[in-house]
Amino acid sequence: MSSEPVFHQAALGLGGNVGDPAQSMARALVALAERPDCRVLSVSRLFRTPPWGKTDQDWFFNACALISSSLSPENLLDACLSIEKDMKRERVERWGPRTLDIDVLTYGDVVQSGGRLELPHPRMTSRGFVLMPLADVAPSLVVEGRAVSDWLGDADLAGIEVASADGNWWHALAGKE
Ligand code: PH2
Ligand code: MG
Ligand code: MG
Repeated sequence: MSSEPVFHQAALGLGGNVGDPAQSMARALVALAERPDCRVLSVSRLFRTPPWGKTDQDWFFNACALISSSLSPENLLDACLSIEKDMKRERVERWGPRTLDIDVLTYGDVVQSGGRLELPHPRMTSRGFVLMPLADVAPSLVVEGRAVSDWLGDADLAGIEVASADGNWWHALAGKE
């Protein structure tokens, strides 16, 4: 007997500030969409965001995606890390420059800490560069007891710029050299 895999909804945060980050993010989304165990449900607009945490580096591009996946949270993380690696990400310093970062922000209602993947992402509710794109795709998603749109109302959004008209930016970018 074969049973259909169960798909769970997850939110991903994508970012980068080295090379052509928007294109790396676009290629990452295509790579995810091409996997039989992942479906890309919706993608936010693209944003330009001032560097957070370590401020003496280039501005970032950021976006969020709502996906559904039959992978476990840890296997989804590994899929994201392997895509990061394909895009030649080198881990040098915490919060430092990177070609591509893909963070698993939420996975269904899973709350977990202590392992290699903390859920929900521990700093997501205080970061404008996460909340602004996430509010495009999941404004009513409840994280730590509040909707994303409520967290967004309290967030520092200074400097964040909208960099695409809609959530279709990745289709056109992914194929370009
Ligand atoms: N990611 C970081 C550290 N700082 N700043 C912005 N604007 N965007 C990011 O994606 C980002 C950051 C570590 O993951
Ligand atoms: Mg990150
Ligand atoms: Mg990361």
